[in-house]
Parts: sequence; structure tokens; C-alpha cells
Amino acid sequence: MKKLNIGLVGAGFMGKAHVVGYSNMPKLFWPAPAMPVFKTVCDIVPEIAEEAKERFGFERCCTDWHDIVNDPEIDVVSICTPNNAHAEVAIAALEAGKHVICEKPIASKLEDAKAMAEAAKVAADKGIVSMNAYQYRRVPAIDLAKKFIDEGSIGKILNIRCTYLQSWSADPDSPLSWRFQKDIAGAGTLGDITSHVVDIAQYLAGDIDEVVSMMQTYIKERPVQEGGVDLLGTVKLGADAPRQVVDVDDENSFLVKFKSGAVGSIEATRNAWGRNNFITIELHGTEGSLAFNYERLNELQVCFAKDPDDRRGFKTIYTGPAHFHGEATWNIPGMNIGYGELKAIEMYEFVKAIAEGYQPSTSFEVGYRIERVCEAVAESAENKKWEKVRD
Ligand code: 4PW
Repeated sequence: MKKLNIGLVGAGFMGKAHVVGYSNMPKLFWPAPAMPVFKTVCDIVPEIAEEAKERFGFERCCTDWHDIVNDPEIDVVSICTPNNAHAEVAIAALEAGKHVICEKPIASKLEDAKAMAEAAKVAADKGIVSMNAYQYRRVPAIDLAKKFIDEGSIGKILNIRCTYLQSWSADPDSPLSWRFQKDIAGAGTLGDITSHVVDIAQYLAGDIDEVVSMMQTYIKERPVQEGGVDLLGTVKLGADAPRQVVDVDDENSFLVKFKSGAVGSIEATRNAWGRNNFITIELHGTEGSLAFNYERLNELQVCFAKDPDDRRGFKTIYTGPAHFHGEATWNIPGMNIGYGELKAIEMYEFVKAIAEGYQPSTSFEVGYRIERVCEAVAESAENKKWEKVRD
């Protein structure tokens, strides 16, 4: 079986998620399209790099990503750094002929996102695969929603309502990690989580054309966190810790018009006590409706207009072996998959694309367009008027 030597850049939370995805992929999907081999892990913090080598089973570790990109033995580069490093690493890796999977948002600056999409196009002509890690569109229930839409089962889409609500930054003592710093992250909630629902909305309902938005920053200062590790608010810093200004958004909400004529709304916040990974999508069409909530990710709710008046209403479909990659996971609906299996599905899609020589659906171009939507959202909040998404 073909082997793919993996170089992982960034060994924090998302680095762990990529490793879990690669390791479980061949255990779930067999025969695997290729076998990932954990070659080199890189982190700028030497102790984290050493620990990741031992914990994840890499052969080597380093603190300079060039060691991965310049290593002729490496086939694939997984980029899990803070957002401002994505472009430099990804473009160098693509130019060195490596396949690349890069965490989202694609970059911290629009011009970097554009350069990445262009580099990916050039690399694609040489058979190099690139992918932006928008994993939630690969949840089997979202795939099923797409199937219902494409088959015409809910008719013409009229409206799509989306939320992404979390609570991990609602506490003012949640530290000022890189996710709250514009020069590193590029944006706050907008890039971090709104981008996911923009991806799902566009995947299901087509391109967004115009937006009108509001953005808020509720907690203006946070305690400074030593070191670059992002703990997603799981560790709080006390009242005595020195504080610095937050220069990104905590929350954004906007109305959308799609090119298809459909309309909708998107709301995202990391300050919603009681909500955790609350990604909800509700679509209303001329022939029916669909509803999804990631906190119940193995379920899709469907309602069909054609059902008799006394039977019409939402019913729940539990995803399982009959659904997207269900043959690879568990045998009975209700046994359920979670974030770990989802990352294995994502890595399967990536490795299969490499083995078979095509580009995955979440291309760098898709990542760049999501940034274009986010640009319009930020401009609209500033200008207080509808803004077109630039092509
Ligand atoms: O991409 C998102 C993140 O940045 C994730 O899906 C969840 O929220 C986990 O971490 C943050």
C-alpha cells in the first residue's frame, strides 16, 4: 500500500485533531487510499515539539517549519499554526511539491488568502492536492441535507438561518490567546467560527451575494497568556494577571442574500453561555424544510410539504451506515460519530484525493471566497449598509 509521509506544523489543539484523523482513517476506512506515516512534527516551542513527537508517534521533531518543507521525504504538510503563518508555510510547501491541508480560516489577511488560492491553482496543474479544513460540511447529516436539496425534495430554497454559538470566551478571565489578536488571527469570531457556517451555507444554498451586518466586542480587555498555546478558554487567569486590549470581534450577526435569490441570516458568537458547539442550520424551501444542530450531529430533521395535513411535521433521521461514509464508521444508527470520526472522514477525503489525483471540494479557492464574504461582513458593520461580496 502506498505510504504518505506526514509533516505536521503546529502541535496544539488542531495538531492533535489532525493526528487523530490520520491515525483513525485507515482503522475506519479499509483498504485505506494510502497509509499516513508520522514523519516530522514542528512546533516553535521546543518542549511542545518534543512532547508531540513522543505522544503522537512522530519519527522526528523540529522547531523550524522549513525543515519539513525542505525535506524530500515529506509528502504531505498539515498546517495547524495560528492563522498568520498559514500563507507562508502553505505556499512554500506547495512550491516544494507537497500536498497541503491547511486549517481554517485560510489566512489572516485577504491578500494572503488570494495568494494561497493562486499557488494552489498552479500546484494543482502539477498534480499537487490542497485542501482547507472546513470539516463540518462533511458531517453525514449535512451531506444528507445536500442530497435532499440537490434531489429537489424541499423545492426551491427560500431561506437559510444559521448560527454558530459557543461560550468559551464569555468569561472575561478567559485569556487573550492568539485568537483575540488581530495581527495573528486576522479576525475574532468572524474568521474562527462564522467562517464555518458561511462554508456550510454556501455549500447548501450557493454563493452569498450581499450582506448587512453588526459586529460587537463585549469584553474589551483580557488577561495576557504567556506562550502561544491556545487553550480555548479552558484555563482562566486570575484578576491580578496583566490585561491587554482585544482588537477583534466577539460576535457578528448578519442578513444575507444569495445569488440564487434565497435570503437568510447568520449569527455567531463565542460569548453565549450554555451554547458549546451550537452550529445550527435551518432551511426552508417551497416543498419542505431541513434542520440540523451539531450538538446532535447524528440527526437531520426533515419536513415535507407533500405530507398530509394531519401528518406534516419535522421527523428525525438518525445517520448511520446508510449515509455519508457510514460504511466506514458504526453499524447501527444511534451508535453515533463525534468530532474524532469527523476528522478521520476529513483525512480520508484528503488522502483519497491525493491517491486518486483530484482536488477536494474544500479547495483553497473555497477558503478564499469565504474570506471575501467575511470581508463584506466586516465592511458592512463599519459602513452600516448592505455590502456586495467581491468576486
Ligand atoms: O474551527 C473552530 C475553532 O477554531 C472549531 O470548529 C471549534 O471552535 C473548535 O475550536 C474553535
